[in-house]
Amino acid sequence: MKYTLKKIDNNIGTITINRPEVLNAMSADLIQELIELFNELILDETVGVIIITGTGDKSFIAGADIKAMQKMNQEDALGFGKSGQRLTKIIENSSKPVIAAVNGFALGGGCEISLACHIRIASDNAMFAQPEVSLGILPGWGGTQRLPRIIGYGLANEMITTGKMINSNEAYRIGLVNHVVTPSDLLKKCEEVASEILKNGPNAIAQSLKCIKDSIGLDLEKGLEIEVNRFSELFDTKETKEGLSAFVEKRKPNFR
Ligand code: CO8
Repeated sequence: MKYTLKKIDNNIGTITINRPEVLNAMSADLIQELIELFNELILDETVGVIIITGTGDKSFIAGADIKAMQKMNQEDALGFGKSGQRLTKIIENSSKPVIAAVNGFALGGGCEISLACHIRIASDNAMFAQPEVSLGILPGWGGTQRLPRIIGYGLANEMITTGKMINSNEAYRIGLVNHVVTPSDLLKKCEEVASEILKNGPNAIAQSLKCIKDSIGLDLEKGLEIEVNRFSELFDTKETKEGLSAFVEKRKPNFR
């Protein structure tokens, strides 16, 4: 891999984007590498949680590669847009929780990749923005769809139409990130959250994430129906029997 690094430790797979010379801006090749790495880690049975971060402490991802986009025609832009959307859908549909460790700039496509993650944790120097309109383009990797679902329409409308950057405290205040920590504590905090997740049943986690995602846009009745069906299906699994028995037998469950 040319632009990415992968590490697996204690059931946590960490992907680091390593293109510091352009603040980890996303080229087509980098998107392809990330697609391959996510697919690999999602299938890897030793991995229960995935963390994505950027190299250094200045930038998570400074957006799509503007120099590459400058040369694109409409057809190229459609292909580039779709490959970025493919990546964000793989992240969002991952059966393993994906944590964005936002270690600096999360701009444009970088913010959009973080939006596809299940959990966002930021360092206190992180900056978020959807600055696309300042370039005469629009957020094409899910920003117009996922941002309003996470922070609400009013705030998303403002972020997207002004293109203004917000700092990590503001991101925390509006619910865009779950935690803000110092840069040196960022990966430690993400691993701490990952360790809490890893104590639990992997199938129950995967099905919970699927219930949440599959119900977006549905009315409550339909969402509840999905939930109760998935709930009952778990009762045929070894994992559920182990979890319930462990409680009754006053021992820790052995899920992995
Ligand atoms: N693309 C390409 N190169 C970049 C990018 C980028 N997004 N961001 C930074 N770089 C490069 C700079 O050009 C510079 O390279 P060089 O040294 O060769 O001049 C190097 O990284 C370092 O950057 P700066 O010197 O600018 O560093 P500063 O600390 O002064 O500024 C900023 C940091 C504020 C992050 C600044 O670099 C910046 O504003 N970058 C662009 C941010 C941006 O607008 N991002 C959004 C891009 S659009 C997008 O993401 C669309 C997603 C959806 C696509 C849909 C497809 C159709």
